[in-house]
Amino acid sequence: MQQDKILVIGALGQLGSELADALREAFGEDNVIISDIRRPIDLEPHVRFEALNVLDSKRLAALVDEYKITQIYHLAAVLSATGEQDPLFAWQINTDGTLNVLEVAREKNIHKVYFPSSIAVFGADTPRQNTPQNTIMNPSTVYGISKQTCERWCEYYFRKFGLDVRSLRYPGIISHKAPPGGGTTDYAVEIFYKAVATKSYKCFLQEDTYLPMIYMPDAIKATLQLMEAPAQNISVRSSYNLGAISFSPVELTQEIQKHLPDFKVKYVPDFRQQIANSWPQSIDDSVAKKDWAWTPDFDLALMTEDMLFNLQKKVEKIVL
Ligand code: AKB
Repeated sequence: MQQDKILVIGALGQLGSELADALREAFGEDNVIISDIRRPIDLEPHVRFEALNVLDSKRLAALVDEYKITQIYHLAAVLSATGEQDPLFAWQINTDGTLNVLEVAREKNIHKVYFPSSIAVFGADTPRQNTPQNTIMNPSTVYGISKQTCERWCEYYFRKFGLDVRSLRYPGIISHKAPPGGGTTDYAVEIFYKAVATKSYKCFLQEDTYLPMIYMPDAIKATLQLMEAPAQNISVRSSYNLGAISFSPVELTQEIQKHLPDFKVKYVPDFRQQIANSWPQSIDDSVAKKDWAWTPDFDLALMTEDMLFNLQKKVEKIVL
């Protein structure tokens, strides 16, 4: 059997940096090539890196040929909050970039493509509790509109060309290795850094804003599980709803205060409040559960304990 060779695009972001580690572990260091528009500050000797702007489809095709790539994980995107600052740029990166990947994958007979979608594909008309897999969407951010469009393209490439594209609608991802890159759910990461470093945080969402979230180890587990599932089990070729935890800023604050009782939070909502108000509060992921046996491992308490433990270790390293 041919050894899979994997290209991760947008690999230096929050998800990419941890997913690339997991892929190296699963497929071997020589079989994972990471790429990003920016160069890594420190490149570890075992990491194979190539600079790539996802809008440059010639370079993408050349990398696929050079490394005999069989799978592409396309993670490059402009997120919801940053996207609103320059909507046309966000549309170009998110939509043209994804079409470049799908087209190169079709031309080069790539075996599998992974595309990350988001809860941002839903909008103010969507039922917000236990949001179903198939429902009214009407996203209002350029990020959500571009992710919804790309979901349609993914399904199109599967039906029209038989390209094996798989996708998840991620909730907010919480992690302690690389920072998130300009999303509405970023507060749920920032709050941990501030809790450990300064014991106070100014939250840009109201205290009662429920949003769906997932801890990074679960996000990685779901991604690998979906990509390893037999093709005949994959009934959704747009993007799967993915659920894990749902909480509000005040609930997260209270959970952190169980470990750090002096921690204080002020709630000062900004433009991101309106985005959060248009998104689901919790997700129905029963189709993912049925098709490829999805179950998360981390609840709010476990995630909080693990985040604080790891961030405290990081701070101690800096201080020593
Ligand atoms: C964002 O907030 O933009 C992202 C997402 C939910 O896709 N974290």
